[in-house]
Amino acid sequence: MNWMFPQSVSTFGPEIDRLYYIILAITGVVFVLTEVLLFYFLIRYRAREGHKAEYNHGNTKAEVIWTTVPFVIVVGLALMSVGVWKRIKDPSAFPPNAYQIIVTARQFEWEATYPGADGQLRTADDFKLLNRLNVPVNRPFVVNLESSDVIHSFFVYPFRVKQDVVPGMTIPVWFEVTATGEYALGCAELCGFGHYSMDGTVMVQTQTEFQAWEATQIAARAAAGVANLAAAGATGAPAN
Ligand SMILES: [Cu+2]
Repeated sequence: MNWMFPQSVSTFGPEIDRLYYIILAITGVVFVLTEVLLFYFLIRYRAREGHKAEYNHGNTKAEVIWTTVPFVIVVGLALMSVGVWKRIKDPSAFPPNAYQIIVTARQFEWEATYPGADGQLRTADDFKLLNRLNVPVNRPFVVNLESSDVIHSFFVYPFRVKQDVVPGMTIPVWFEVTATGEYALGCAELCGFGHYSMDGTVMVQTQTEFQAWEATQIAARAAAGVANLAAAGATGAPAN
């Protein structure tokens, strides 16, 4: 049985895991210490024949210590994590030249929008995928998260990425994956009856494979566009 986290496959994964294990070690030590003390006091000061209870009004020195020590630990953890937090969550610190897509969450599916031939999102040649993301390996990748109904949460644990998706907002989240393969995308926010079924697959491909896949999608889209134009020509309706 493996008690550790499953291997991470994103550039900032090891930093997240490191912070997690530091916090786990500190809280683990505190947990064991307090439990040992609890049982020690339970036994040491149990009710016994001929022993009278003693009352006291506390110990200022002990209180100052057990307030100061956690304060210092918590401030230390905050200082240790603020850099990682900024690097991961602050859009102004995102790596430049990232590949950008939009992911729209809705009850109960993920719709990914890719920029298409012009490389620009929210234009006519965008193409869409359902419950599936294609991602090139070793390249910064930004997912702009939007929701068309309730709050969802975009969760890919091997990337150590979890971000709430809030209606009315576009929340960018980035990652750079370091290993090809298929990874599970889940919704980590209870979002309704079908929440359990709101999952997808992230296909991480080599850059060559990704470009070939992208070209195929663009070509398919172009072919469909030509078919639409032909149909529109026949009926006189505007092409869409
Ligand atoms: Cu959801």
